[in-house]
Amino acid sequence: MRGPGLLDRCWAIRIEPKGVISWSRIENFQLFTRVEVKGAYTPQPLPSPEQTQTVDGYRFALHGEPRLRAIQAAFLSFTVTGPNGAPARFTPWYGALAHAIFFRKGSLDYFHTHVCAPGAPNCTSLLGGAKVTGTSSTPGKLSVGVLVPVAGTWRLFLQCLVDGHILTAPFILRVR
Ligand SMILES: [Cu+2]
Repeated sequence: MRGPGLLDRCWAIRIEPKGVISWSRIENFQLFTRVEVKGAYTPQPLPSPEQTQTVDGYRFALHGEPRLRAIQAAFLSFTVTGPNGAPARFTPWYGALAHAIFFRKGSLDYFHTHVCAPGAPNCTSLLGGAKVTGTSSTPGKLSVGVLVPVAGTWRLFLQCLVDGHILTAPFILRVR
């Protein structure tokens, strides 16, 4: 992940898979190694929840007050508009129209889903056998699948490619 709003102090990991491997076949992966980060740890409080976020002039609006519960699939409805107010046109990026990355406050719990174009064969989101892929068939509209394993405060980073801009919009979700 990268982009403004997410990481002002950005870091990156270069991954060099062993052997011959096709990046298009890597759908979802996690790093299972410790990364040592130098310097003092200064935890930052989460900002207060906002229904809209503006990133690079693009406006992300979350509709309604989602009632999210652990282990129950739900869908969040977003509208994304460009600086001119027109609905955003999502460019498929790493197999999906949008990537939704969830982190739980106070833990390393992590969850990742995709918003898929209609008929996109390699676009999936699975959690324990449950399919929670979101969809978008209309410019500017995203339906984001959520299925988190435990209650708490979750940070959602919604990431998509629009007009050549990689946009990362941060939201806060309360899950009971
Ligand atoms: Cu993804």
